[in-house]
Amino acid sequence: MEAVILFPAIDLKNGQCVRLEQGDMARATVFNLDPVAQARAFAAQGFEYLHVVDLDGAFAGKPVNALAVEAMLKAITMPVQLGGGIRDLATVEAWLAKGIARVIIGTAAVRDPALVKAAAKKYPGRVAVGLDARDGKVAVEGWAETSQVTALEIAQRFEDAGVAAIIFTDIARDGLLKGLNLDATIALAESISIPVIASGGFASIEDVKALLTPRAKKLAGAIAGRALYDGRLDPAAARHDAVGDVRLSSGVPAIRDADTAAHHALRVRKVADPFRASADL
Ligand code: AMZ
Repeated sequence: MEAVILFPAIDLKNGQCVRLEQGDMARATVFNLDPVAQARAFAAQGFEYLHVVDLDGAFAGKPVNALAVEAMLKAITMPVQLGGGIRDLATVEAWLAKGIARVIIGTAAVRDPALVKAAAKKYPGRVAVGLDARDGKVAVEGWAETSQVTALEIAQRFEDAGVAAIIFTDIARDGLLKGLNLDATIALAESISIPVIASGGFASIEDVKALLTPRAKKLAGAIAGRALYDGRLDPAAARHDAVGDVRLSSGVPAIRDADTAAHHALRVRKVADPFRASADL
């Protein structure tokens, strides 16, 4: 049994839920003034794992929208993964203590890999790395800067570090509803053993279907943003129409401590792969 996890995204700017285009703060669309209401809406739609980004925090290098994040944590029971401005162990620990299920480290994964290794060792399963690529190179500091390293080079640094997941974003597609860059994401996933989550460009049910094909079997999940806010992707359709069968499963990479694993993401069962043993299904 395999599954992909669909993570609905809440990106916070000035305490509001926005979507950017290609990460550009000047091209922001406000979709909801109330992040708590948005988080509750995603929970009501059946999603069970939330992806949250503190955009101002990613630019500032420290948490900025902490009050909004904390309000969401109080309002919902589903696990939350959070990125943006998490650059030192104290911030990692503060968020985990406040109830964040999994922190996402981006800039520091490039600039301070020892932090990722230390955090992942101390908090197994609770540290993810966010790798956001522009022209093949990883962008940092709110994507205002582009490094000289590729996502694969960074990911390989953490192969044995106990990192729970790599969240790979194709910046060129992000917020533009162009469809996920499955080719690049699958290539990354096939080159490392860390589970990879696809992000950037999620557009429609076609992306869900593509995620469920055998060639995408190494992907652990995908993040959907604008397509959910503007109604192009219907969560109910994602669950039912794409494959005709959905169930909550425990067969996905560990995403939360066992004692809190009662919460599951929206997991869509993969279609049978005729070229593999039938044990999956
Ligand atoms: O859209 C952006 N400009 C942007 C964005 N979504 N900039 C950073 N981020 C996200 C990354 C990752 O989840 O995808 O912020 C997190 C990384 O933050 P940091 O502070 O660790 O680099």
